[in-house]
Amino acid sequence: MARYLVTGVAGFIGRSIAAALLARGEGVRGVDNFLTGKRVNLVGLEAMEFMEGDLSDPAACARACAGVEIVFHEAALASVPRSVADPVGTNVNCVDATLNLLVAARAAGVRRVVYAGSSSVYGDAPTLPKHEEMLPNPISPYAVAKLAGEHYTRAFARVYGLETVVLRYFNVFGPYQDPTSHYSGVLAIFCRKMLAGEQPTIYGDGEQSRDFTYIDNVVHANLLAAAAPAEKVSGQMMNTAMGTRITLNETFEILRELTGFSGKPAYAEGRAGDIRDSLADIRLAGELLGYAPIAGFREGLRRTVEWYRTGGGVE
Ligand code: UD2
Repeated sequence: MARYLVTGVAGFIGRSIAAALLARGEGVRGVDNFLTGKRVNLVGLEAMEFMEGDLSDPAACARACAGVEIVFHEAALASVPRSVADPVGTNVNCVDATLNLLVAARAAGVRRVVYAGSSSVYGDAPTLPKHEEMLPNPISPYAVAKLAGEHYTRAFARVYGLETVVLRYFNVFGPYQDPTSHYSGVLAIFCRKMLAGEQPTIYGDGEQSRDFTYIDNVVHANLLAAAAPAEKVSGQMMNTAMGTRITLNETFEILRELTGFSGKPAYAEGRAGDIRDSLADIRLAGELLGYAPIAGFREGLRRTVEWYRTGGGVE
């Protein structure tokens, strides 16, 4: 019997959470519509009950939630530029899907939903680090959609008593992140290109900074969020990050060492909807969950490069 449901399980974060649950001997169901998730990411998750389904379909949500106690809601259509190109698609797959899932979770008697939030909701207010009491200021359709999902999730705690925890992820990277799309995360793209000897492109001057968060820390935070006492965490929202930031130019230099790439990056015009600097205050997750990063940025980047070097991310 599946006690846990992971949505977006063929995506890199969902896949990683499911793998950690299975390693603990838990019963897991996973759902994905393969819009951006990859079948190859399900390799190694054979002990999981897999269901192909689209969360924009309420019937699929009902099937996915049946009999489940805890949901990790990772399914989304990620990417700021994708949302600029297709705001409606982002809304359907982030907002409609989340609302359908919450309705189904409540109807099925699910106890807790852990929601994958995004640092993009803070927008480009210059204050750093970003802390949870700051007013959200989404500047892209993607950020609006992730924020709407957050609000729906928290409202379900308030009005229906569903236990919910919102984790605002800051630029997650690591093995299993798809490197092949124009809309992929920058580190996945850079790893793939630089290992292949291809020149990566930096949008803008490269001095934008991110709190790049290695996947193991995100999985760790999710497991803590699932287990924490409801009176402490339900209805709460908290940053999930490393609490350090690095510029793209600096990251490129580290990747040069790790990949052996000898060239320079190309520079192109900055992307619409892009945020300049991002850095998390991670004290609240520390207080509420006992969260602290368990794997550092450089070590995470090293492991990630090795994963792509040995053929990861290729179907
Ligand atoms: C946003 C969110 C992140 C997550 C993600 C999901 C922020 C600060 N972060 O990530 O939490 O929700 O969306 O998609 O809003 N870039 C290049 N070259 C490339 C690709 C990207 O220079 O080939 C730049 C890009 O312009 C940006 C930075 O790298 O300045 C990071 O881009 P990204 O798409 O990896 O992630 P970002 O920050 O939009």
